[in-house]
Formats: sequence, structure tokens, C-alpha cells
Amino acid sequence: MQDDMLGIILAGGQGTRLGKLTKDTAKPAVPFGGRYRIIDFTLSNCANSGVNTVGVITQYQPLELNAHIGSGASWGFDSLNGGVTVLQPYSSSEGEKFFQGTAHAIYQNIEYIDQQDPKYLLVLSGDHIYKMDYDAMLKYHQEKKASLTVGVIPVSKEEAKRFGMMNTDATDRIIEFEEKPEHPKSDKASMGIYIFNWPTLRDYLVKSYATDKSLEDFGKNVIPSYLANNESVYAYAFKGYWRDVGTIKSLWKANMEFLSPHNRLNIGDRYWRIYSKAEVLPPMFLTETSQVNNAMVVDSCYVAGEIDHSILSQRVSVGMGSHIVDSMVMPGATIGKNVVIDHALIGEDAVIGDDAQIIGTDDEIAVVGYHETMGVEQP
Ligand code: ADQ
Ligand code: ADP
Repeated sequence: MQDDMLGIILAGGQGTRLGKLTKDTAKPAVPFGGRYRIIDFTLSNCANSGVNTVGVITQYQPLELNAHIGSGASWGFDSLNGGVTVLQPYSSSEGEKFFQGTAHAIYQNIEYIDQQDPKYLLVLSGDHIYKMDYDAMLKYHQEKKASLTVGVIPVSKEEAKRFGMMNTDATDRIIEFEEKPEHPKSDKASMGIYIFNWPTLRDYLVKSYATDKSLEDFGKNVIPSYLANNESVYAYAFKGYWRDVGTIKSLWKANMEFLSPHNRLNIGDRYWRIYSKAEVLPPMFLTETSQVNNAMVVDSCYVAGEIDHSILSQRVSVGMGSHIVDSMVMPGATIGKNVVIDHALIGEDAVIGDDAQIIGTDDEIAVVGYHETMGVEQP
């Protein structure tokens, strides 16, 4: 259907803002909502929108992403008709990794993109939780005869500092754009989701890098240059639920929203399913001492304590007398007896000893890192 459009998922820049949760992995591999990893949402959106060919760009060891994505069959991708490719990260000539921005990451993968020979390039971020039909966005892009279309959503003044902010005219053409402004002039934020006419972008990148090596980002460099060159750049207004979960607080908050029965994400939608790696695990077990309220507890968990308004991912165990409130526990974490966990994110395979107290607040979420051991006496 949309074989003219190639999807590229930017699956990890520096990723430092998630701290201990992303020590060994690209952000998009971070678990979300009990059963998913963050990238599942974007991959499912591609599959559901008929974007049959997707390249995933990461700056980290792509091993975990490779293991998670596999052939892509869990999301319905078919390698005979496109499929998902996790692209190898690039190194400098000294073999060291170096930081590069989003536009630079596309530039370095020109060869892969040329092989696919797309008319349109759909650029996506791997750390967003949302459901979106990219095919509808492409139709809009074509109707507007745009050179670039940017997905746009309203945000509050406080949030605006985290985003690219813009002004549009009456036809939704973007006339001003500023990346992470101190004083935003509107409430229109870029979702970091772009449809480019590939030949135009390709020319632009090749010409720019021939003269100026400092070009880094779409938000900081490419969009402003497009506007300065009078390219037709349009805003595509998105109406649904969308969260950028690139920070600890936003990741915790989106997990708590996921728990709400009023969550606008509507994960039960049979016409827009969110897929993940298919895995069959033993059922969960709740002992007679367990109490579970307003919670999501998935396969292979063992619960002897109290769970209140929290998410337990696969293979989590919670000992007797422990109390977990307003928290998200990632797969494989082991929590001892009489532990209190409140307003926290507990990393994958973390081990928490008896009597530990891990207590955060709305403003300062407590975090136990991936594979971290806490409060366990060493022999
Ligand atoms: P940010 O999210 O701050 O703002 P950035 O850090 O450039 O932008 O990352 C965008 C996505 O690309 C992230 O998922 C990141 O991990 C990934 N990424 C960055 N560099 C990469 C690289 N070299 N290789 C692979 N992946 C890489 C952007 C826009 C704003 C917009 C917000 C919306 O710049 O204008 O408002 O997204 O979230
Ligand atoms: P090990 O330390 O057991 O050798 P790896 O580091 O290879 O394991 O990763 C094992 C699994 O943990 C992978 O599925 C990977 O996606 C996941 N993983 C790695 N780092 C993180 C992290 N920071 N947060 C969540 N999951 C992670």
C-alpha cells in the first residue's frame, strides 16, 4: 500500500536522561506498561499504517534491539515484502563511538535508504507512546504538495521548552520554527515525526555536508534551513494521546496513565493493535497473603505482598509483607520481604533485599537501575 514510503526509526541518541535504566541498552528497548518495550508502539504504528519497510537506527550496541525485534514477524512485518532492518551504528575511524544528531544519522545511512529507493521518508522517534496512522499523514502531505510535513500536537507552556515550537498560517503552513525556545510563541509542538520528499532531503543533506560539517539535527538545523529556503513545510495536527517518554519522570507518568481506565490510548482497540515480541510464559501466581488493587500484573509474576496502583512486568516476584504503590516494576525484578516501594521505576532484573525502602515523590521519582542490587547483604 505505502511502498513509496520508507520508515526510519531513530532509536537512540545519547539517552542519558533515562540514566540507570538505559545503561546497557538503547532507550527504545526499555520496558513499558507490563508487556511492552517502548519501540513496540512505533513499530506497531508502522505495521498498522502499511509502512512495510522500516530501518531502525541506533548509536548503541544494537544487540538487544536485534534480539527483541528479530525478523519483525511479531509485528506482522514480512521480509519478503520489506521488513525491519536494525542498522549498524557507525564509528569514527578510530573505532570510537561519537555523538551525532538526527539529521547526521540519516546522512550516514544514505546507502541503505537509496537501496530502498523511496519517494517519501518517514522519520520517527523510538521513544514515543502513541497510536498514529502514518498513511493519513502521507495523504495530507500529498494533498498539501508539501516538501516536509511535521506532526504537531498542542503542549503547555512549561512543556514547550522540551520541544520544537512553531507558528503556522491559516493554511497550516509553518512560517516560524524554534527548537526548545525559552519563550514559546504558540502551543504548537513538533512531535519529532516527519515526512520528507526523499530526493529533496537527500540533495539537501549531501550539499550541506559538502560545505558544513556542523549540521546535526532536524529541529535545530534542517527545519530552519527548509523555511529559509522557502520549501513548503506543513503542520499535521495530531489529535490523540501522545507522550515523549525520554525522561524518568515522563516515563513514570506515562506508565501511571497507562494504568488509568480513562487512558485515551485505548490499548484494547482491535483495529489498531499494539504488538510485542510473542513469548509464552507460565501464568502468574498470587499467594493467599497477596493483595492486588488497581494494578496490572502479567505472566510469570509471583506476588505474596500488596500491590496498589502499580504495574508488574513479566517474571517479577514480590515477597510477603512488601508494599508496592504508584510504581512500575520491569521484567525479572526480585523484591524481598517487607519492602516499601512508592513512586518508583524498578529496572529490569534488579534485586531488592528485605526491608528496603524505595520512596520517591511526584517530582523526584525513585529509580533502581537495570541489574542493580539494593539492600542485599553480601556474604
Ligand atoms: P528531542 O527528543 O530532544 O527533540 P533528539 O534528542 O534529537 O530530539 O532525539 C530524537 C530521537 O532521535 C530520540 O528518540 C533519540 O533517541 C533519537 N536519536 C537522536 N540522535 C540519534 C542518532 N544519532 N542515532 C539514532 N537515534 C538518534 C525532538 C525534536 C523536537 C521535537 C521532539 C518531540 O528535535 O523538535 O519537539 O523531538 O519529541
Ligand atoms: P545480561 O546482562 O544478562 O548479559 P544483556 O545486557 O545482554 O543481559 O541484556 C539482556 C536483556 O536486557 C535484553 O533483552 C535487553 O534488551 C535488556 N536490557 C538491557 N539493558 C536494559 C535496560 N537498561 N533496561 C531495560 N532492559 C535492558
